[in-house]
Amino acid sequence: MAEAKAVSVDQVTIEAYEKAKGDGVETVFDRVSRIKPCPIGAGGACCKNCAMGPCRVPAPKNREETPEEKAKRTGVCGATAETIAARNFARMVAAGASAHSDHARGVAETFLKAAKGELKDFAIKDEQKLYQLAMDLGVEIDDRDLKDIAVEVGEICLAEFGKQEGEIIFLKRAPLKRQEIWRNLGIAPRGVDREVVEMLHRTHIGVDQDYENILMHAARTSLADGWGGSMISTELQDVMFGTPEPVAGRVNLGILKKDHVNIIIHGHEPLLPEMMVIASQDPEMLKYAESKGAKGINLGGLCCSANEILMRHGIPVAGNFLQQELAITTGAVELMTVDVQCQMESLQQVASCYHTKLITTDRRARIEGAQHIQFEEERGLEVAKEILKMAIDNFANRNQDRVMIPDESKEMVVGFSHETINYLLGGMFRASYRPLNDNIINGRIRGVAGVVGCNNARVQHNSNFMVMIKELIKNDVLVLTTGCSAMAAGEMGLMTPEAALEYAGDGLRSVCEAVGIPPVLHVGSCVDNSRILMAATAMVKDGGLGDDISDLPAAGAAPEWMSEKAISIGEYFVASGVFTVFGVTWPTTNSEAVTKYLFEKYEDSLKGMWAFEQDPVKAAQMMIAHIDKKRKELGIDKARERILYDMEKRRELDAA
Ligand code: SF4
Ligand code: MSK
Repeated sequence: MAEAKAVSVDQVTIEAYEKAKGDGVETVFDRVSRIKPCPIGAGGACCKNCAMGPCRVPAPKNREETPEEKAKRTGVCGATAETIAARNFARMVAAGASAHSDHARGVAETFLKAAKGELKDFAIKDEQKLYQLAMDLGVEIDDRDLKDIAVEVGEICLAEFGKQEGEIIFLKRAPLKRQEIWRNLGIAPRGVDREVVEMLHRTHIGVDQDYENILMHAARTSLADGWGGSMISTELQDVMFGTPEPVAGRVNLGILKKDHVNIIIHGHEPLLPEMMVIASQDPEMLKYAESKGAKGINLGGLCCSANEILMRHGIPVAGNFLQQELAITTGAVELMTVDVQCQMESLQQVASCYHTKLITTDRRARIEGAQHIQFEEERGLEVAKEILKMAIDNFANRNQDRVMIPDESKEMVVGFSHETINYLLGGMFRASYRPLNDNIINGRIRGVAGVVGCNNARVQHNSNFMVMIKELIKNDVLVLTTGCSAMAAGEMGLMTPEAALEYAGDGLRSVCEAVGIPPVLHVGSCVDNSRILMAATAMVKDGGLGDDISDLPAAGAAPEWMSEKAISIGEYFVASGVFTVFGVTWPTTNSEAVTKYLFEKYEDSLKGMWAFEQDPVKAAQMMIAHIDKKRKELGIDKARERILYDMEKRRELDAA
């Protein structure tokens, strides 16, 4: 078993891991040390796309290779290291885009049924956003019934997945120059499913064997995610459940309550979680919990399900990806629901060591040994109550002697949707990003960074996030964050307005103080990275910072990534013009040419590019250097120099 201090920078996680160890329960932190990553697969050199393989293409020599040596570095079919690495990378993009988009399809189907009035438990909550969305989709509004508008919006969104021709409609939201870049390169995606299917086809044996061609289609596929599936998901979820507004929340395992029925909602789709929130506030349910000896019902989230109900309802977050097993090993969780994505198969094994019931709720994601209760939106609240009742009934089975809930959880202010940022900066009547742009131009804010993505057991939990985010805000870079990264920032206490006083540079601090925002803004779940695309677009449209996303003093990062979804997100950031740095490991290192193409040549065409850096300080500095380069190109580097010299410093200079 691992040394407790080595597993995390978060004291709560360390304590919880010690408890798990004491109970003799194996977790991800133990498994990671007994499984070494395969170096051939890690660099993208292993192909198993047909039954003549798997073929492992050795890493290139550290010198100029002879043609004979080079020829030997192919698979049985002749595929080169370049083709193999590009295919593997592209398939990661396709899988990640599929995950976001299949989530989005489910949301669109539910939305359409709700719009038609077929679901008693789902409705349109944010009418204003529906109208805005309808206008963006070209739906006539006039004096039409809200219901008719919603049905048409739902039908259009659902059709985006299977569309065969034309372009994904939300591409039109991007800056005009960006749209032109995509069209000129022939990578404007047609339909979400079409690009993913084509990606899988191209990477089948004997199809696309030109790594540049493969990687361009990877860009197209990722755009179908960011400006397609993910964006559809964010928009429709907001219309159905409400657009997030600033709300206070708490994060970390300390949110569990000793005298309450504790239920953890884990996964990604917000449909069941929304119903669970309503059910948990039902007086009858609360009474039932009391009748079983509990003081109440305590919902807590994990992974992106957590982000969804935190952003909209302030429901506390139990933790991020690497904390999922530890929530159960506290011994205080009656029940955990999982739907899709990022839920470890080991959860059932861990749950079986305690009284916890693990419930799978989605037909696409079952876990052997777990109980399955299918979530059906037609009887959404009923299913939620059924699950809740199971949890309450299980309270009596909790062994309080085996319970150890860490004391601590951190406060945070969250809910920074694109609309909220707009409103907070500009006010209700002149909502705009103009004040943000002005503060970037005058140098108080040096630039903006999107720090997103998962935890990865190959690095100390939350450590890269903590170091990178602190380095960025110290250097006056405003951080927007989503997914597990957002929870990490919350656990580090970086998501309160007061955090700006302690950690931000002078310029960023002054803006945070004036507006009353934290230096790190929680923007939402993984699919809500689309909000960052919208924020970047709004910055371009408000003027003064160039005419494309690639002109902005901005950068992206995922310093602890692990999922294919993270690769898809990174790829659509890059394909939208953003410099994006990943940590931990890089999946194409076996091919220098492919890596170079992603890191350098993409910039020639897409104006955005990837980078890889394991050291989070160096990675942050690379982002800052890129931001400074963009400031210089915009001619606003001088403004920043000015604010660096306050009166005292000027006097010192004059005296010198
Ligand atoms: Fe080997 Fe080619 Fe088959 Fe891949 S597609 S497993 S490289 S023979
Ligand atoms: S949950 S994809 S571990 S961010 Fe969205 Fe976290 Fe990564 Fe899953």
